[in-house]
Amino acid sequence: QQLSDRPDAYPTNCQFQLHYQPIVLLSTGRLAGFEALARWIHPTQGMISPVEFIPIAEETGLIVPLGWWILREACHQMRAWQQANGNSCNSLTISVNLSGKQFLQPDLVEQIDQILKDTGLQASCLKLEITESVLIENAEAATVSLEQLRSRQIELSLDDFGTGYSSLSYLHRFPINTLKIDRSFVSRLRTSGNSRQARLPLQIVQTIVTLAHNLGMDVVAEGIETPLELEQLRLLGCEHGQGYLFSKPLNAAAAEKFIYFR
Ligand code: G
Ligand code: G
Ligand code: MN
Ligand code: NA
Repeated sequence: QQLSDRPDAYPTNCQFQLHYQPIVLLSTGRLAGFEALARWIHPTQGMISPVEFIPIAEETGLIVPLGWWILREACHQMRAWQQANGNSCNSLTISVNLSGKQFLQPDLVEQIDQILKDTGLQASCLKLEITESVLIENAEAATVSLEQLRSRQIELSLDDFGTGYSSLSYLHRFPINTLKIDRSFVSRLRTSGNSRQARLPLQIVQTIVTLAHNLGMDVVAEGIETPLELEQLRLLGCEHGQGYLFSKPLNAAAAEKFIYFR
C-alpha cells in the first residue's frame, strides 16, 4: 500500500494543513461550501504559501502523493462536519484544487473512487477545480477523465478562468459545471465612472457570466473584497462568490463555526 493511501501513515508532525475558504450564494449570503487551500507550516519559516511550494511539488512529482493527501483530508473533513451537524449540511460542497500532474495520473479516477469510499463523502459534495491550460493542453485525455468523474456525480470547476488561453472552441467540449472568474477581473470592478474605459471591466465580467450560462455552467466569482463588487456581480447574475468580504481562508476549527452560523 502506498503512503498516499494511508493518511495515518503520515507523521503526527505533518507540516501540511488545509485551510477552508467559504463560498457563498450571492443572492442570500448563505454558505454553499468551501474551497480547500493547502498551507505548509514550516518549523522555522512559518507559513509558506502554496504559490511557492505547489510549483516545486509539481517539478519534483511530490504533488501526486501530496495531492492525494490533500483530497483525502478535505473529503474526510467535510464528511466529519456533515456528521457533526446531524447531516443538516449535506448539500455543502468541498472544492479541491487538482494540479495538472495529478489530474493526468492514469489512476486518477480509481484514487478518487477510493477516497470517496474510505471517507464516506457523497460524490456530489466533491467539486474538483482544474485550470483551463491543463484541459486544453491535454484535451483528449482530459475529456475522457472529466466524463468519468461526471458520471459519478462529482462536480467540476474551471479555475482561474480568463487568465489562460480561454480557448472558447474547447470550452463546450468539457463537461464542466462551474466556471470560476479569476479575481483579477473582480478587482477591476472596483473602478467606477461612466466612461467607456471605466465600464470595460463590468462588460468583461458580464460577457464571462453570459458565456458560462449559455454553456449551462454556473459561476463563482473569486476575490470579492468590497460591497460594490458584490452588488455588481449580483446584478450580473453571478451565482456564487468567495473573497475577503465574506471570509479569508480559515483553519478547520474556524471554518466549522462558519457552518454553525450559516
Ligand atoms: O491560498 P492561496 O491561498 O494563496 O492559494 C494560492 C494558489 O495555490 C491558488 O492558485 C490555489 O489554486 C493553489 N493551491 C492552493 N491549495 C492547493 C492545493 O491543494 N493543490 C493545488 N494543486 N493547488 C493549490
Ligand atoms: O485556486 P486559486 O487561485 O483561485 O486560489 C485562491 C487564492 O485566492 C488563494 O490564494 C486565496 O487565499 C486567495 N484569495 C481568496 N480570497 C481573496 C480575496 O478576496 N482577495 C485576494 N487578494 N485574494 C484572495
Ligand atoms: Mn482554486
Ligand atoms: Na482561482
